[in-house]
Amino acid sequence: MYNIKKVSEILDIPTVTIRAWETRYQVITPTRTDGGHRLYSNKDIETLQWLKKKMEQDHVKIGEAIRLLHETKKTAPSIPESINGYDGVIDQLYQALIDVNADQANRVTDLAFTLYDFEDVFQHIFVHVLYKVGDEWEKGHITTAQEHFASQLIIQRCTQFLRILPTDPSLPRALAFCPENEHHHIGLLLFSLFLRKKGVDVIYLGPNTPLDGLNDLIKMKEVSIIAISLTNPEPYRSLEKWVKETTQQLPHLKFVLGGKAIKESELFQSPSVSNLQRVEWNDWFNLHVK
Ligand code: B12
Repeated sequence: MYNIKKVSEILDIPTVTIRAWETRYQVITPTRTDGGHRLYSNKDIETLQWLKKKMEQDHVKIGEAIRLLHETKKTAPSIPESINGYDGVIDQLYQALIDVNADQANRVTDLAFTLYDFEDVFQHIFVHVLYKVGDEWEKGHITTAQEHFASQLIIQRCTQFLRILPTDPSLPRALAFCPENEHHHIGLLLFSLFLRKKGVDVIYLGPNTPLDGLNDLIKMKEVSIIAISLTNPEPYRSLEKWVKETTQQLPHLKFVLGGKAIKESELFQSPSVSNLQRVEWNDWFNLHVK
């Protein structure tokens, strides 16, 4: 629970405005301390954040934003009430996906994008929904078809950002791919979106990419960064060999490797090859790209 001063700081909304929205529109219902001071829940904060974003994004006044909030509640009655931080959204999205209900899954995702920054939606919601899907699939609780539906819908929602984010021509260009026989590419997509958000132009080749001929493309498109994702251990040896040869032939390249099958390797002794954990992405970018 948060007091009004804290809520005002978190959301950058004046305390007087928060009180006005509450009394005029009854849009939030803070509880009171024994001394009569207001206490706001996470749900109150999310509602206020939703309204603020709506006003800023759609350039509407508070009255219109409130009307839109009520409309959202009508079309997706269970969503705003039951969202309790990321966990609530994860559960709602997971349920919609295994019900193979694209409309509901898209509605929950739309709402998540209005509540949180899009990178937070990827890292704190999509990744966890996919891990949950994987666990349930492994236990035999859900079918491969349900798993495919879930990953496809999430991929669609991520790729839309690859198209719309602007690029900065002064930054080096990247190439992103998974080697042949590697079909898991959502981790690669997330790293590519991270780069795109920073303004890097990413040539996204995606899953199952043959290594033959890649060097020609790297030269032709003047690529400087290579991002590779590997989950399946089988292509590891051939990938390692290719990275070693390519670092010698094209020493200006910087390689970033990620995914569950990337293991400790002498490759990482080279300063041009990195094996990054999520928390290291920003530091790597500031050191090697900016
Ligand atoms: C979705 C999914 C699929 C989808 C993939 C859809 C797609 N187009 O990507 C499909 C249906 C194709 C699939 C197929 C298979 N799958 Co699958 N799949 C999954 C699932 C459920 C989610 C994977 C995912 O997207 N996770 C979300 C991403 C974001 O997480 P991530 O990959 O870990 O990425 C994070 C980091 O690793 C890192 N990262 C990843 N890549 C990169 C790259 C860079 C450059 C950087 C910096 C960071 C980085 O950043 C990410 C964010 O933190 C997992 C379950 C799980 N627990 O992971 C199983 C899982 C990965 N699959 C598995 C298996 C066994 C298979 C199949 C062999 C099944 C089969 N018998 O057919 C095939 C293999 C196909 C192939 N040859 O590649 C196993 C893998 C076990 C292993 N390591 O060997 C898992 C773990 C399921 C399980 N518990 O058994 N799968």
